[in-house]
Amino acid sequence: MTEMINWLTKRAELSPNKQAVVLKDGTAYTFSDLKNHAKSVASYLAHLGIKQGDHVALLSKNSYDFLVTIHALNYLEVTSFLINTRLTAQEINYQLEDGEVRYLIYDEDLSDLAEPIAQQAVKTVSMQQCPKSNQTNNIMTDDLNLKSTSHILYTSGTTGNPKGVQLTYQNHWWSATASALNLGLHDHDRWLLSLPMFHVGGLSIVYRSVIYGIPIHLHDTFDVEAVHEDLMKNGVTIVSVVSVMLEQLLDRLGEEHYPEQFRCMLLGGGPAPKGLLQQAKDKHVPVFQTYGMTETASQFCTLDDENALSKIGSAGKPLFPNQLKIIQNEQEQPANEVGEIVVKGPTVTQGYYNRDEATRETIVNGWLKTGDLGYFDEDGFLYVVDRRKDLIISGGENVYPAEIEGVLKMHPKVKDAGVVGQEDDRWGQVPAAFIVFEEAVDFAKLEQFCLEHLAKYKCPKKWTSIDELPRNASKKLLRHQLQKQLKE
Ligand code: S0N
Ligand code: AMP
Ligand code: MG
Ligand code: MG
Repeated sequence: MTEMINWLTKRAELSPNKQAVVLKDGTAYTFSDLKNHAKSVASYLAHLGIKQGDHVALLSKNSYDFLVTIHALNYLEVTSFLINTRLTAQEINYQLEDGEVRYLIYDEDLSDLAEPIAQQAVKTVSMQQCPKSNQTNNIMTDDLNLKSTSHILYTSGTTGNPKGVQLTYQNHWWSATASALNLGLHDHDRWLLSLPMFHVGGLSIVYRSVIYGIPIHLHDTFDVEAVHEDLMKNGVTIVSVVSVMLEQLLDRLGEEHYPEQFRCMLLGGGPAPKGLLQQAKDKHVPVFQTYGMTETASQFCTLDDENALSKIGSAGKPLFPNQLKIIQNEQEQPANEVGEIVVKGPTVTQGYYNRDEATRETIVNGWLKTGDLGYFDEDGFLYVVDRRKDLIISGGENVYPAEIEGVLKMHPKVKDAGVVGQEDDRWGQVPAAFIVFEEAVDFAKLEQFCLEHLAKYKCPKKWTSIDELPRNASKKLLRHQLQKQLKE
């Protein structure tokens, strides 16, 4: 079976008056409201010419309008590209061209970013212009094809060029199912969403909400005070966070305790310092560490409640029915031996958009090679020991050295450049650059140059001038030597 009823339609039929969304100011919408608004926006977009199979990009911070538009685009059976709002116009344009996007729907708060993007090939539509009426409009289909690509989300890679990860409805369906089979569903569950919806960690909550029939407490940004208050006072039971958020929340919690019904702090998006996990444990905060990625439509492994304390530092076991192997020299490794993490299961992407070669290299016989390193302990719990090649994770955002180096080398005074991650108290890691100059320039100028081309979180925070970069005989940059130099 590849066809199914649209999940929001079904949810609005089963639980029309149940809260679907609660905003920070207390405004609430029911599943019936959400469905009507989504259909109303869908018919407006259809009237503008957006039709089945189109590629449509969405540029927005978290908001009710953003949520409605995601569902509206599902009704139209288009593939939507969710764009990271921290990117520069240049980075966004790359994705729009690469993804053959025809329309850009943007939040008017981001007009400054959206306007320079408008090119001939891409028509722009303001999200605020889309009318949200309660008049049900039945011109569009309530069918959903599980095999269709619902979203394409970009991730960079070792080669520096971002690639579009294709996710289908099927991927989201199984992801939501796998999550519930692990965490369970409680009658009064409420999931706080303050991760950006343009990443899969936030997006997956959108689908869990309609599939489970539970409200989202939707935050426009991560404001520690607002999140703390929502957790303490408003019956939230689950929240998804990255390490930086957890750290701030624990600080804010101080000697207080979260209410009894709060049952899960789902932690993902990168490694978590042991000390932080220990601190959470000491404060009786129920942290569930996960391992997952865009390519797996969110969590792939999660440490369950029962083992959260005894297996501290582990990302748990692969969720039902996911499979994970540790491979070294093409051999599956026994317990406690480190190797590459390879994964298989119904949440795993079918591949990168228009990148057959990269897809073939990454997915072999149905197994996706993550590039991350890890091992299983004797009880089958996964420990991730190192992230995919060269990847720097800053506050849950991925930074690929090759992408930064490519930009730096475009500068006329830069002969060569190498970028590595540096430990950072606030962000976990930040990029640090080593520059071989053709002719010396102020680092402030180079920084300005980077800001023109790259999102701010990708711009190096530390600069070092160097005579020559360490390279091996085949000219490959020896990053660990730069790393060593940084530590000295
Ligand atoms: C950590 C966040 C919230 C910080 O943003 P904040 O505080 O809103 O910053 P701003 O006020 O906008 O800016 C202040 C200054 O800080 C700089 N800045 C902002 N973010 C970063 C950053 N990440 N690194 C470095 N600098 C940053 C700004 O530039 C600004 O600078 P100045 O003052 O100089 O102008 C924010 O970064 C954030 O939301 N991070 C998380 C992103 C995320 O969602 N990551 C996860 C991606 N991965 C996945 O989605 C897959 C895993 C997954 O699915 C998952 C993840 C978590 C939990 C559960 C799951 C799951 O499996 O379900
Ligand atoms: P993204 O696609 O942005 O979510 O990035 C996914 C990457 O984050 C993974 O390939 C890992 O390198 C890293 N990551 C995710 N979860 C963990 C974890 N529990 N421990 C260490 N690294 C992680
Ligand atoms: Mg902020
Ligand atoms: Mg990440």
